[in-house]
Amino acid sequence: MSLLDAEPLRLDVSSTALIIIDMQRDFLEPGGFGAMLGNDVSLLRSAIAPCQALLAAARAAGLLIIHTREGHRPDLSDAPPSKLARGGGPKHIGDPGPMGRILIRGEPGHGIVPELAPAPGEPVLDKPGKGAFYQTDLALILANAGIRTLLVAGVTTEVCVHTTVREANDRGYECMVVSDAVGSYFPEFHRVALAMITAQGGIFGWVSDSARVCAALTRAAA
Ligand code: C5J
Repeated sequence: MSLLDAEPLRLDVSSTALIIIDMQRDFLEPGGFGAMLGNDVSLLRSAIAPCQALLAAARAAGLLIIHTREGHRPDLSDAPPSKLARGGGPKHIGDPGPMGRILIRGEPGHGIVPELAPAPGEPVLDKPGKGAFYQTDLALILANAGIRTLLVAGVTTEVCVHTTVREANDRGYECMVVSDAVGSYFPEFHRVALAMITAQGGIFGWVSDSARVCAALTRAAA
């Protein structure tokens, strides 16, 4: 059933995947990329528990689960100069910090927070951009698995979550963003970003919450 008929939400587990965007220490813990940009990283931590609930329900339902990490090669050859120059503060991508070099693959800060550690067999995609489709094999993985619907969680609501949902929408996927399992350093951006998705009859997706999505997954798996 289409996500347009989302009352109660029904999901086809065989064609639905959960994608958890960038729940990395670099965004959620002090000393990483988020903090380097001047943000209060504690604001993102409310998304951890709903993501844990989603992960448990999705695993029980047998969904394809994909984790993403934003970050760059140690030599920064995959980072556009425009991205490296931004930020305004004294530290930049690639500089040393308390969790290793900021936003660099293989460094401690680049890892996913331990509460949401990927299980063996769950694909982890390294992405150099904000969108999860850009310069990754996400489209190939989804096509090979017959996925048409994405449940989307992670951070940040208005940047990497939004970019990924917009990319997915243009590729024909139905996207359901899980409102309490996404998070932003800016509560107002979070609220407006969610409103933008569903405006005009679902202009590029849908929004639900983790309780309803977990209930739908439990029903679908029964
Ligand atoms: C940002 C992200 N905000 N994962 N990245 O730079 O949203």
